Amino acid sequence: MAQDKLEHRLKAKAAELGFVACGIAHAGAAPRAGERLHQWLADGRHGDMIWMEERKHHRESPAGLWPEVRSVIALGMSYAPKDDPLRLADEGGVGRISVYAQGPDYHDVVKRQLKALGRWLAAEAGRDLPPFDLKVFVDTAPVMEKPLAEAAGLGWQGKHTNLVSREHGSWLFLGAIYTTLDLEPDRGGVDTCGSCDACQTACPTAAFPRPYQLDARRCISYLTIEHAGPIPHEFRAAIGNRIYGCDDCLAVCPWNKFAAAANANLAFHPRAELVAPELADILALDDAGFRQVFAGSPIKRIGRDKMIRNALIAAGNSGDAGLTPLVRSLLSDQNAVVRDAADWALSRLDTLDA
Ligand code: B12
Ligand code: SF4
Ligand code: SF4
Repeated sequence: MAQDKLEHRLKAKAAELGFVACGIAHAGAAPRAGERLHQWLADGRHGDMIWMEERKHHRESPAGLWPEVRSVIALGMSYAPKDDPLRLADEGGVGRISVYAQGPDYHDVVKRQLKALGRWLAAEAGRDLPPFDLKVFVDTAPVMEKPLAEAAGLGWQGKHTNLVSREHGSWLFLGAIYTTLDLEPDRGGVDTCGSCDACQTACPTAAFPRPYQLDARRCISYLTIEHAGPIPHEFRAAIGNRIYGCDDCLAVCPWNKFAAAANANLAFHPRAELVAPELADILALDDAGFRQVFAGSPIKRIGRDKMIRNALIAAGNSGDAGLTPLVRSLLSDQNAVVRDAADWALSRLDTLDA
């Protein structure tokens, strides 16, 4: 009976584990992704994310990483927000943290559930199938999760390059299971962006030179999370009050109106103090304070100095002269990038006074 097929039972189990989307692709189902990755890297669009380049031959295709892989199970877990992420855009005194980072670290949550699904599959399939193997991935491995999710029918890569689902919009964390099992693939996703260009128009730093192509070096997510040095001057004003990541291209996508917060995994419930943190509180953090506030959050990975740098850029954009004493105190910080950002912020706040 169709309902008894392994693929159906797998999807039912994935749903039980909190994945709102689950699809299957043949391991070779995203043939252009590798070629496009190589072009992207050759154009230098990864900036200083050297780790994208280091294992590019592993990343370019599932077989590049694991020659024995036959099928990819692509999974999505919703983190759709309850409130509009853009509502704090004009609140000068607060910092904006992107929705994905306001709760617990998704790497931990998604990995735990992927492993549970993997254990289930091993037990179920092991009964009447030859021995097989599997590996689970979320974000950090050299895996191209978006094109694989598209090939597995979870949705399509929108013009902002993220995966968009008709049912869940783009507030989806992705994960993947590679397996040596031959599973029946789903039909791939179909691009439904049409003539819409809302994400491109909304991008504050014009980070898409063309639709479907992102220049990470211009993206606020890259600039505030991945980039280690001083933030280039040309982007400082456009960053506004974003202190960690950016949600704008996702927030304006019309498909997100179907992304009901009710589908969101409760594990990603935002921590109250990370929804609209006061810049003054962030600017006052030393190393120990930073580790305490951001324990268990993906934000802890960037360390105190990058966070203070970001908060200083936001302070410079805040129009809030009350932040001047705190900004001034950071002119003598032990970190040169922090000192540079403090200098810039102070010059902006001084202009206000004048
Ligand atoms: C590197 C990376 C980044 C970089 C670069 C982003 C990027 N677009 O490449 C930076 C730091 C900027 C970033 C930012 C964000 N990221 Co990120 N990131 C990744 C990571 C680790 C790898 C992505 C990758 O392979 N990039 C390389 C490029 C070449 O691949 P691509 O984006 O798929 O490129 C395709 C298109 O550009 C297209 N293409 C290229 N050229 C051409 C030409 C034509 C003509 C056409 C039609 C198409 C086309 O084909 C390419 C291959 O499919 C993945 C996790 C993973 N392991 O996959 C998470 C991941 C993509 N990020 C994620 C998230 C949530 C974000 C942010 C929303 C976080 C935030 N709020 O700040 C932003 C979104 C910014 C944006 N608009 O993309 C999620 C996305 C989930 C989803 N629903 O899609 C992922 C999948 C992590 C996860 N496991 O959930 N990220
Ligand atoms: S995350 Fe922000 S800066 Fe990056 S592409 Fe989207 S709108 Fe532009
Ligand atoms: S905002 Fe429009 S163009 Fe961008 S991903 Fe969504 S539907 Fe596509």
